[in-house]
Amino acid sequence: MKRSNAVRAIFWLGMIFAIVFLVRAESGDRRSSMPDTKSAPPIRIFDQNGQPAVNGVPSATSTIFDVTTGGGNGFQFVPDTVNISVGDTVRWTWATSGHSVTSGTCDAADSQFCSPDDMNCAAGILSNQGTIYTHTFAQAGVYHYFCDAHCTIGMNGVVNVSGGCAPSGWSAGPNLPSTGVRAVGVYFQANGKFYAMGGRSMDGAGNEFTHPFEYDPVANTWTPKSATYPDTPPLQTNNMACGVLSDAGTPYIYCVGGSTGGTGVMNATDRVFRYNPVTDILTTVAAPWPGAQGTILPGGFTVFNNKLYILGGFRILVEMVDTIWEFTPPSSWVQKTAHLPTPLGYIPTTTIGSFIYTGGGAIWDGTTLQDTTDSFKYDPVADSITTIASIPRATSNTRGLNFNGQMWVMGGAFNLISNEVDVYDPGTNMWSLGPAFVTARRNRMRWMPTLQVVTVGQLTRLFPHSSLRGATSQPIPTARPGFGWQAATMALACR
Ligand SMILES: [Cu+2]
Repeated sequence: MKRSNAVRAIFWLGMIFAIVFLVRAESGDRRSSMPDTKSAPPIRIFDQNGQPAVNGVPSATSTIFDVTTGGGNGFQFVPDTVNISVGDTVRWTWATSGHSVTSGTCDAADSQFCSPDDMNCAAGILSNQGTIYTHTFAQAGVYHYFCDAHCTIGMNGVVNVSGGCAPSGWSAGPNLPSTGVRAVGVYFQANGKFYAMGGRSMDGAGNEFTHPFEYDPVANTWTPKSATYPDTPPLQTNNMACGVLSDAGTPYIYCVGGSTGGTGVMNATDRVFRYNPVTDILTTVAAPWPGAQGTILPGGFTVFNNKLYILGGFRILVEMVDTIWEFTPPSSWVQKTAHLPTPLGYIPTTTIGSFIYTGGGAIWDGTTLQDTTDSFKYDPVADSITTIASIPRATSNTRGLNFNGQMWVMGGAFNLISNEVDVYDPGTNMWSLGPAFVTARRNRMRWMPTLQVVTVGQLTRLFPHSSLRGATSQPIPTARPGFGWQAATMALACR
C-alpha cells in the first residue's frame, strides 16, 4: 500500500516536472522573440570616480535583487525601495514599455547609473517591455533613481546600499618592474586591471617609461605592455591627467598633457592620447588640450559623466593657474566659466555623486611648491565652485579617491611627506583619519601614489603605487628602506 502510494507520488512529480519544463521552454521561446531582451545581463560596478563601468567584473558571491519597472499601476517601480549590501546587484525588468531607470532625482540625472547601458544617462533613454538592466553597487550609500518619462507622476525608486569597507590594514603589493615616479594610476573596469600610465624611473632627463604597466589583481603581478607612448623623444609623459572615457561604446584610457624630466625644463605638452588596454593599442587623439599653452601641466583631474575635468595646473616654475577644462570624447574641449577660488596645481581630486571634490593642492611661491589645505566642491553641471571644510593637513602631489562615497586623500605633500590618510565625508562636510600608510614620514621627501580603487568581485582594494623619492636637492640614499626611488606597491583590503 505504502509502496504504491510512493510510486504514484513519483509519477505525479514527474508529470509536474514535465509540465513545468514545457511551460518554461515555451515562455522562453516567446521571450526570445521579444526585442530588448538580454539573456545574460552584464554585471556592472563603479569605477574610482563613482561612474558606472561599461563592462564590470562579475562577483562570485553577489546577490541579485529584482525590481519590476512599470509594474503596479504601470507607472511604478516595484518594490520602489530595495535594501542591499555593497557588492549586490539590482536587476530591473520592464513589465511595460516606455520607461527608464535613471539615477538621480526627478529630471535631474546624476549619471551614476542608467538603463539601458549606463551611457548618456542625461538623455533618459526609454526601453520597452522585456528589457533587463542590472547594476552592481560597489559603494555604500543612498541611490535615488527615476523614470525619465514618469517621475513627475511618482515613478521613483531608491536603492539603500549598506556595508562597505572595513579596512584590514595596509599590506605590501608586488613591486613594479621598475622604480618609478609621476605615473598616473588608472583602473580599467572593462578588464578589471590597473594601469600605470607614463611616469619615469627616476628624475633627470631621458628616464621616461616608454610603455604602460599593467597590474592584474587576480594574478597579483605587473606586466609591461607593448604599446608605446606617441611622443617624439623626449617623452612628455610625467604628471599627465588620465581617466577612462568611452567613445562610441568602447572604453579607453585617455591621457592629457605632461612634461619631460630634467633640470629647468619648462615645456609642457598639449598632446592627448588614448590607450585601449584590451587591444594594447595606443593612439594620439587629434584634440590637443588648449589649456597647456606650451608650459602648463594639468592640475587635479577626474571623470564625471564620461567627461574628463582638469582643475588648475602648473605653469612650470612660473605660477599656478585657476582654470577648469572639460574634455568630452572624441574631441571636444571646453573651458568652463568657473575658476578655482585660488590658483593651484597637483590637486588631489575625485568625483562623488554629481560633484567634484578637492583636498589640498600646491601653490608656487616663486621658488618652490608649497602645500595647502584648500578644499573645494565643483558642480560640473551648474559650473559653480564652493569651498568645503579644509583638509586638516597641507598636502598635494597625490590623488583623491572616491571610496565608499567619501574622498580619501592619501599621503602626498611636496615638502613634508606624509603617511596620513584624510577622509572627507560630503554628507557631514567633515574630515576624519583613515588608516595611515606603514611607511614613516620623512622630511623633504615626496610621496606620489598613483592609487586607485581596484574592485575584484566583492573585494575592494585601495591600490597605491608608492612613488617615494628624495628631494632633488639631496642625494638619494637608495640603500635605506623608505628612501629613494621605490617600486613598492601597497594594498588595503576591504570588504
Ligand atoms: Cu516610466
